[in-house]
Formats: sequence, structure tokens, C-alpha cells
Amino acid sequence: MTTRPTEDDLLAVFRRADLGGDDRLDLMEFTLVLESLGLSWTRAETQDRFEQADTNRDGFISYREFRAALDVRGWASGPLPGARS
Ligand SMILES: [Ca+2]
Repeated sequence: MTTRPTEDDLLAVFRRADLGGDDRLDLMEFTLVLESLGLSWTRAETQDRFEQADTNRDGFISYREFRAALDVRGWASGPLPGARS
């Protein structure tokens, strides 16, 4: 994915990575999302981001947390819909 992801893209990426089909991502699934978005972070960085994104600290990333993290932290390569660049 080289252009900025759309909302639909992000949802598709999220659902594709959600191997358990429970609408939340564990650390391994979160890693798959990052790869899908073309983000290459080290394991430690990924773990750190995961913990930052998991705002309710239940050990999983919901789509809401995922979107919030992308918006607030600007992880994606370009500006997201509705996000500050
Ligand atoms: Ca969570």
C-alpha cells in the first residue's frame, strides 16, 4: 500500500489481520496490520506501539483503538481521512 489508506482500506486491513474474528487484535495480529500498512518496526517498537494503542489495557486492540492510534499518532505514511497531517 503506497498511497494513503482510506477508511475502507483500514477496516479491510484490520479485518484481514483479525484472524480470531473477534473484532480485536492481539500483538501478533497487530504486527500483521503494520506489515499490511507498510510499516516496518522492530519487535520492541511494535510492542511499544501496541501498548500505547491499547488505551483500555485489555491486551487487545479494538478497531476504535486502532483508528484512534492512527489518527493521533500519525503512524500511517500519509494523512488519514479526517486526521491532521
Ligand atoms: Ca484494548
